[in-house]
Amino acid sequence: MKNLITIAILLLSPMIFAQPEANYDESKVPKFPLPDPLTTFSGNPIANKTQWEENRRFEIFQFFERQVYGKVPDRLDEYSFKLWEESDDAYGGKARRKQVAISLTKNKRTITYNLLIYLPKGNPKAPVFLGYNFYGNHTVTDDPKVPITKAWVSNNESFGITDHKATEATRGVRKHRWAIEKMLDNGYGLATIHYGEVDPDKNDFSDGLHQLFYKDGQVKPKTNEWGSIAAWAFGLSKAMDYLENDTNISDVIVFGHSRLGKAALWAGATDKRFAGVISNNSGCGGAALSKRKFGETVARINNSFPHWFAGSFKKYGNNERTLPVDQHQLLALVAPRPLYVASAAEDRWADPKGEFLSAYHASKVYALYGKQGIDSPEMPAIDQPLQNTVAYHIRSGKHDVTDYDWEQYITWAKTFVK
Ligand code: GTR
Repeated sequence: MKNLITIAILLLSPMIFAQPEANYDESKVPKFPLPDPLTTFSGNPIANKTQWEENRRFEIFQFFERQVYGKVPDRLDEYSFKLWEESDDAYGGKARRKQVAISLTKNKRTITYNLLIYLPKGNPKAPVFLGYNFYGNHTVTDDPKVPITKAWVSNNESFGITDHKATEATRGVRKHRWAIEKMLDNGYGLATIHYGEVDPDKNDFSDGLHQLFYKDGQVKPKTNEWGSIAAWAFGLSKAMDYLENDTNISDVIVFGHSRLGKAALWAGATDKRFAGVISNNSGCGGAALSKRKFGETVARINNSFPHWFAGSFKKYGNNERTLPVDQHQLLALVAPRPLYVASAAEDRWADPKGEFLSAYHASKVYALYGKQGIDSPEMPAIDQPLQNTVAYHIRSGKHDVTDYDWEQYITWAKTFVK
């Protein structure tokens, strides 16, 4: 009998434990009620922005903080900024460059990360886009004055990175994702940070920001404490502490692509100083609705990237039904500040329709402030941006950041981010 049970378990286990194929069929999207941003968890309606801010926003925020991204465990003991390089000869004399080291200290442990800033010289107080890069500040530009990051980078064969170390050969390899000259020509600056300097993107909590906060003997955050996305968001907030005091900078619009788009959204939700928020192809755990289970799902993302979210988020894998929130409510936490959600047509893994609907359903919170969001649940056509305080586009092409995306962000920022 015992043997028979063992055999049965062995035979059934691939069915029990295997990940189901990702669903790309709209007719197979489960029917689900979407939690209403304007009805509290206990069922009370929210009629105005005061009620939203005093009751509903807080309970939604707390849910995301404890059950999705995880809480920051404590305050830092100290932090400091050091402007270690500055010049006004970048981009052929068009731009001022600043490089700032940000140091964060807790329990006598310190991490330091670098903020690279380009500002248009013609604009004495310029708005900037702040966003993480994946492979080092030196990859967003050919500028030889930007040092090669010494921090962990993801291995990438096409960049020749095999031991998690960036080399001179990777200078400028990602410049196509950052339309720096376009920003400068339009009076905008860029501030960027290598995300690996804040928290290396791997499932081990021994390095980066998390370990600063450990008590003796602790090796990872508690179940409802921060994963990497919340750590990256925290790093953006600390960068904001510097940026808001730089007299050459006005508004800061936080931007992120993909996993770093998830971080940008959470940064926008946690820190109201960000004047605008841009999610580029952020997908599951970012702008896309989890309950649609289209493309990447909660179970898959927690399985592939167990360190991104709080441990408490794991219980919602294949159990989205029981989630009392969905990602449109994360977007609503940004209200009334301008929000841009962008998808790419071939990026089905990130569920463009789920990203769009999320922006649409967040819009009723913007309406409480008299701000125009996305009015219709009909998706706009490919390459036909819809720009209001809440904006959306679906670009033709792949999961990426292109000049087209930046052209839309700049146009929108000029009108809606003041
Ligand atoms: C994928 C992941 C996505 C997205 C992407 C990225 O592997 O499944 O959620 O974050 O990586 O960051 O490029």
